[in-house]
Amino acid sequence: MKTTSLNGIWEFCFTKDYTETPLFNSMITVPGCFDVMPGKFGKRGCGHYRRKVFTNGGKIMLTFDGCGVHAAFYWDGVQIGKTVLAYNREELIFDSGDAGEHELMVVTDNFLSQEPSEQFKSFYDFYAFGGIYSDVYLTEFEPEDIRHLAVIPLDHTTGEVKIQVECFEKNPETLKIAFDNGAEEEIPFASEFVKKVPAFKVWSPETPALHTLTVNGKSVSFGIRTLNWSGKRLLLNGKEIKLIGCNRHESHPEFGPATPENLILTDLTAIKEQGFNFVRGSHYPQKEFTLEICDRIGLLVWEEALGWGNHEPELTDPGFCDNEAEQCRRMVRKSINHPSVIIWGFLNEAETNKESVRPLIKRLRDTIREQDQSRPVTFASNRPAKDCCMDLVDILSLNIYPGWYDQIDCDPDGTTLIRPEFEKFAEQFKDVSKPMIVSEIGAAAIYGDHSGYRWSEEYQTDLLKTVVNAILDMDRYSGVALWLFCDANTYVGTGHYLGRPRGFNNKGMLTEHRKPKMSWYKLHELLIERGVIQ
Ligand code: ADA
Repeated sequence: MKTTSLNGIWEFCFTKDYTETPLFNSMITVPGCFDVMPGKFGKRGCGHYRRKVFTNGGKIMLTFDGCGVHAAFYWDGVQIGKTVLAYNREELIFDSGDAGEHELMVVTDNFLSQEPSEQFKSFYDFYAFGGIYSDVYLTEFEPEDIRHLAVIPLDHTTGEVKIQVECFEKNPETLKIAFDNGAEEEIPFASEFVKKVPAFKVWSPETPALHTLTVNGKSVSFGIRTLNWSGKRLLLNGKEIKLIGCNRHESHPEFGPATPENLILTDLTAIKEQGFNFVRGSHYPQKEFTLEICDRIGLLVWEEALGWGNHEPELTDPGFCDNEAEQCRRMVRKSINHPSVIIWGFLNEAETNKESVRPLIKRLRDTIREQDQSRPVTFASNRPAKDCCMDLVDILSLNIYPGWYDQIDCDPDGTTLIRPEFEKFAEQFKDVSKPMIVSEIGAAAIYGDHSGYRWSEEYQTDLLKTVVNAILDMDRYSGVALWLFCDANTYVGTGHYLGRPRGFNNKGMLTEHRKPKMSWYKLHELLIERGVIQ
């Protein structure tokens, strides 16, 4: 089996719709979004990407790790696939024809439609960029080659792991297995079996030790750690853990979600060095590179399928439900080996106060559990007081904005509203034997506003400090993901309650160009004071 990256320079053309004939008169990099380029900035239309690919002939697999909003794929002018699932892995297996040079073309658009089945809606509070924004690669394989290897840790005290093997077309007679490039063991083929990792080390945020499994030449990296959520506590390797961290969008004004690796690395390292142990990858599946870094630096991740504020007509639409279930299935398959991923999520702030939505929540939970029972499943609810679906998932996750959106007119200092709100939910859920997390909370701050009023750096600082203090003090809460790591592109006129000055969600602790606001420094000091950072 041979895997070749197809990242790099591709021929490019932008058309305003599908009727215009593409003239490939410019270039673009892959990964690369077209609507961040001057001239095409903010435009809706189609990006045509084209390049030559050399193969040895016969069946191949092309992997696209994220394009959107929609995409169609062509090989030598013939359509070989299409996708409506932005931020997802697309695997296309087909006969590439004779050995030699071929043409690969991708047509991807950033049109937003109001069709209920559509996954990316215009009302989402984050910008829908267009383009190929993640890696593309070619895999040339033999029928008996291994297509997918999953390693699920079972016991962090013995080093036992469950291994699942899937081949491309035909199962070989035997499997040659080695851990960490050590001695090879040959066993009869099995699609699932249990092994003990020799001389294993336990993965944790403090000691992010990784192992490698090689089966018939295919290698994957994994970590040995266990999670438990059977009571009100979240346990990592048998010890209670409090998650203190933030939400992060894979976004940058100059790159959209085609964030360069160096930026991803510096973002995640900054989060870790801030003293946070947790990041929620809002609101879509995460890049392979992002998770690889989280594995290596020991940052815990909540990964979720794409969704935002979806309403009953979508949540009961068969097409939307099928798309969302497929997203969940692909997300788990893609990320199963990453020890950093500790929570699976879906459908941020959906209308989960409607009984009619329960079948979908149950379906998504079951889709995830069918593939992985080793991690808890959740969704972030912005209506916890009247939510009727939270009993279906493993963690109670609350998106709440006291001091920003809620009750603010009655109280000049909104930060006094934080603790009473936390106490209210602690009381409401006191008999529910599930961990509880604040999955979003925050306040906007315009960089440089030092008025002390709302929208100032001071107000944001006070609010976030109050939140972190309360979470650390209150036993009922297993953690918090502050909203938001850095300011992120959205739309000015989405009708959001308090607006989005500059076309950004301004609740970042850093600006969109990663300049820290006051809250970033003050929270770091607080985490030192509170002994979170040793
Ligand atoms: C919600 C939503 C976020 C963002 C936030 C806000 O909680 O989940 O994506 O829109 O509100 O800034 O209001």
